[in-house]
Parts: sequence; C-alpha cells; structure tokens
Amino acid sequence: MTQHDTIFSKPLPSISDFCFDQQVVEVFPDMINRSVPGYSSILQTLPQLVSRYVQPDTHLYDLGCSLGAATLAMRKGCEQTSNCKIIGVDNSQAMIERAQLHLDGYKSQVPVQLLCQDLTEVPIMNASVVVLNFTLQFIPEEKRDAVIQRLFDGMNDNAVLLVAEKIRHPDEQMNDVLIDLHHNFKRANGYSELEISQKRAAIENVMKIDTLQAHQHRFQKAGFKHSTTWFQCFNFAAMLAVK
Ligand code: GEK
Repeated sequence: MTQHDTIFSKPLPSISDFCFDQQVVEVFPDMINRSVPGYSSILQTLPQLVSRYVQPDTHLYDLGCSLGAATLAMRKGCEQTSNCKIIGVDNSQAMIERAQLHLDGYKSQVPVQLLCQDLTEVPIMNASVVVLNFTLQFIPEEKRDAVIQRLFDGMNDNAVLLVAEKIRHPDEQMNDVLIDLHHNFKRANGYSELEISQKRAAIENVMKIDTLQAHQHRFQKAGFKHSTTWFQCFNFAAMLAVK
C-alpha cells in the first residue's frame, strides 16, 4: 500500500530543493497521482502506443523510471513482440531499489534491466521505443537538446519517442489560467494551500518547464519526421515523435 503524501503539510523552517529520496519513494504513487492531472490516463494509453511502434529484437527505454509504473505499462505493450528488452533508468538509488521490488511482483516474458544511472550517460542503441514520462523537465535546460539528439541517434527508423511533461503556455494570461486549474486539481485532491506553496518553492529550482512549441521545435531539430501532442490536461501534456 502506498503511503499518503504529507511531505509539505507542516510549515518548514527553510525549503530545500526537491529530491527523489527515500521519503519521496514512500509516498510517490500517491504524490504523482494527486499532483499530475492525466497521469493515469497517460499510463493507461502507453501499452497501445508501445504495441503500435515496438519492433522485434529491439530495446525499449524508460528514462527516469521512478517506481516503474511506465515500465510496467510498456511491458504490457510489448508482450506479443519477440525478443524485446526493456531498460529502465533512474539516478535515484532509492527509486531503483523499490522499482525492482515492484517489477519482481509481476510475471512477464519480457526481460527488464534497471540501471541506477544518469540518463544523459546511458548508451541508447537499437531502440524502437523511448519513454521520458515527466523526466525531461528535471534535466538542465541547456542539456535538453543534446539529450533528445542522443535518443534520436540511438533509435531505429520508425521508432517512437514518448515524452510527457508539465508545460508553460507562451501567453502569460493563458498560462495563469492553466496554473489555476492545476492548483484547483491539487486542492480537490486534498492538498492544502501550505502544501501547494511549499511544494512549488521546493520544485522551482529543479524543474524548469518548456512550452509545447519548444518541445516540438526540439523534436524537429533532432530529425524526427513526425510529432504531435496526443494528450493534454491543463498544463500537463503527452507528446509523441516518430523517427
Ligand atoms: C513514471 N516516469 O511514474 N537521470 C535519471 N533519472 C533522473 C534524472 C537523470 N538525470 N533526473 C531526474 N530523474 C515516472 C515518473 S518522476 C516525475 C518520473 C515526477 C528521475 C528522478 O529520480 C525521478 O524518479 C524521475 O526522474 C521523475 O511514469 O516526480 O514529477
């Protein structure tokens, strides 16, 4: 059973930058479900997208896999394809250890290898599916172009890159509307004003968000032939790009 997220419920004397430590691992499923609108819809759709693009005898990568929720969804989508291997990567040791326990709990023919490593350093090769489910936003902005380019270079023709992110609207007034809708979503899920504002302060420095246009531009620049947004709820969006 996942624990209820109360990390920011008491006033904190000072707010440190958010990090994915043991305390976060314990509450992570509750935290992400109550904070990210559309998270479960995106996960439910992943098997369909994976089965559409997966190729036999290839690798599938889940970069920033946390507890392996997307890894499990990917595994469902490639169960019928021969000789696939999933590689899950996260640079939080606490996340990887718990993800291994989750994955061991479900039987499957598809091998999964979990790596505790910085995703910017993991070799990508023979990939038919690459997933960045709410992870790119934690990579320093100046490195994002190079990260997407490396993924593109390690992908096969017709492979798919699936990227979900919190996004910023270029029109400030519209951006404010989307932020208010998101905060109301968090209130409706039981987060207090104090929790919302302390979390915001903790995440401000570690999560810089791009516009949808910046993402699309980056995909094109890397060489992807096709890309679109396939899901959006408030300021959270899921995109796909095909090589
Ligand atoms: C899910 N995809 O449940 N290298 C590897 N991992 C990283 C890096 C990095 N440089 N930076 C951050 N992470 C998951 C949810 S959570 C999203 C992803 C969120 C990892 C970090 O340790 C964390 O586990 C994950 O990226 C982001 O579908 O909490 O909003």
